[in-house]
Amino acid sequence: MGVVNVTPDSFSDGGEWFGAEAGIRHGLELLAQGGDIVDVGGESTRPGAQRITADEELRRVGPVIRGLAAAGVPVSVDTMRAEVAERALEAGAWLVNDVSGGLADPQMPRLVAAARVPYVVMHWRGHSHSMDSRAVYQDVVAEVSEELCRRVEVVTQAGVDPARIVLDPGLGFAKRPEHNWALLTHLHEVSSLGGRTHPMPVLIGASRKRFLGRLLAAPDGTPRPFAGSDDATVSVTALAAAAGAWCARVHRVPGNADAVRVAEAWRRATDARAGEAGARGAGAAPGEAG
Ligand code: PMM
Repeated sequence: MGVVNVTPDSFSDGGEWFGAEAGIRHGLELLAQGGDIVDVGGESTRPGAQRITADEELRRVGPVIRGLAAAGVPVSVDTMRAEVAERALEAGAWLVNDVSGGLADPQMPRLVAAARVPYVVMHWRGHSHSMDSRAVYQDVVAEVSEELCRRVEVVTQAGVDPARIVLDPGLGFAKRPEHNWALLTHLHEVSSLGGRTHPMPVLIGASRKRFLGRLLAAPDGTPRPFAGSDDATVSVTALAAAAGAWCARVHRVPGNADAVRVAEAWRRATDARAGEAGARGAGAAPGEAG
């Protein structure tokens, strides 16, 4: 999933694609580079960001979504507002990416249910101005899984088809670096919500986040600037995809698209070897394989 932030102030690429023409051009480029979905957002969620009005959000994303959808691009709308999601779907968007998992706007789950579109339900504890103070956990993997499980219950009660839900642990949203790493290394627990036998698809958004900049800090502790963590993003994509993630939301597509293909081959080879071992086991002890 390639990102088009039609914002002047996103923390990672603010201002670069602000304006319909630049946004459409960039979305087409992300697709040509190997992206499968283009995620269009008009409201910055960087820590501390203040909200914009729904009208302003629509003014930003509407023309970009319309232009990309008309060109046949599978478009996702990154919004917490049902009103914006509704207009985006009318303009041709195909998926709703709601970083609040339906918490910011209680109308959202019903809208998504009626539209019968895929719905990304992200783990979220509050708006950007307060999220850093909410990054408190005893066991982040268990708590995020439980809180996501509750959101899945609420949105399915509102009519959303569980088969259309994609989970997202919400890296960087009310998470400190150690929380992000714990979640990334336990994606299976998140996707199974702590106990489901059929895991749900998981999307991760690690691209250019502060925890990567901090990991790659200079010897004097200065964090690596955002664009300087693109290679680290590719590494996270490869590892997460090999661990079964369904989608990686990224600002630069090329290396990440390659990482997904490497991870696919990795998984296929792992599964094939496990299959052969299973068959050998079955041959050696008929009736006992299982
Ligand atoms: N992160 C951002 C915005 N939207 N959506 C999902 N589903 N998951 C994320 O982690 C996520 C998101 C913030 O990043 P940006 O402002 O750099 O695009």
